[in-house]
Amino acid sequence: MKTLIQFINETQADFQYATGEFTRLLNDIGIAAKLVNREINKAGLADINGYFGSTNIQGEEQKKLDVFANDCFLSAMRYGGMVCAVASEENDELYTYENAFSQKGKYVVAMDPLDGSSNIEVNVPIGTIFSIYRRKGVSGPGTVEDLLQPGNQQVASGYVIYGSSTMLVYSTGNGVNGFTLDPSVGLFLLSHPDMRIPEGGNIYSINEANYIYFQQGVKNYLKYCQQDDKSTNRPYTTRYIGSLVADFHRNLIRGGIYIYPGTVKNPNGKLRLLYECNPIAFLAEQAGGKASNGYERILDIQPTELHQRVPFFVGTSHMVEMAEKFMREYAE
Ligand code: P6P
Repeated sequence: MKTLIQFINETQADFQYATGEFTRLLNDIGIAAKLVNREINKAGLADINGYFGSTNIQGEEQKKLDVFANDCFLSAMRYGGMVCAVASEENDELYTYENAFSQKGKYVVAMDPLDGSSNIEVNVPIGTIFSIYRRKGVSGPGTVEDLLQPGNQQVASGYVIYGSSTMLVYSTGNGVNGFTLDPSVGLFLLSHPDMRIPEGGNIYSINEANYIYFQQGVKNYLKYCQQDDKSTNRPYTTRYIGSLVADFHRNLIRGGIYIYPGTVKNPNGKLRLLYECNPIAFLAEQAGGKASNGYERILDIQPTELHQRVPFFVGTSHMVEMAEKFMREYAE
């Protein structure tokens, strides 16, 4: 079995930023993931399951593991010196490294250190999502402008899923590869080479409790999914874990569409463009799938603020295209 580092070294010839620095950055992310994995695995045992007593920019209670994961990734990237700034769901403002070593870093990172953390108590898979860009400036502290780049400028993105096994799935723009952590040796081993989203998806993932608040195009697409038409493999089946990384990972392997649409209450939906939608969209496209806000390609959206939200349709290409057809027909 090939280790993550062996794989990166072997494939970096295909990667335009083939430098030891990028290898170091991905390795730093892997190290932090292992530390977070260890804490998650004992969450039920340690008094770490409670609340930290603070809230993040979304006004959500921060669980201790949210804060622990954020600190792990920020520290790991500090000591690597490859990253000059990080936009994190857990930090209201851009996190910039003050040490001169990091300020020479060529990269900036947007991340959700522990997405779906409300599932910790019920032992449902949760995840870390990361997105990597080259900084625009040359030196000094990273700036918000370094992060406000469209997703089509990402040099890499990936996620860690802390589930029945812990996996690191990432892309540098040459396909998607998955690595499973072997805890007995503490190494991520290549277990899912060249991951592709199956074209024949028939799973849709959406929180239908919000149905009455959906736009008509979304409602009509859901009715399309539920119609009986064996020639198009319908009715589809529905699966919704309530953890983006887990729902996307399943659809990446089995095919399907995940939707978090806008509603009358929240026209831009819930998910954040920089550290949830862009990195997942990059992976989806690299695996042969699609990602849009219902009308346009996610990766072409020009961000205007660090924590902005966008409606999100991602997965098997023909399913996303069909959803977009209904959205266009009933554009409101
Ligand atoms: P709802 C978790 O909070 C998250 O950001 C995603 O991981 C997940 O898919 C979604 O929100 C769940 O949101 O409103 O359905 O509970």
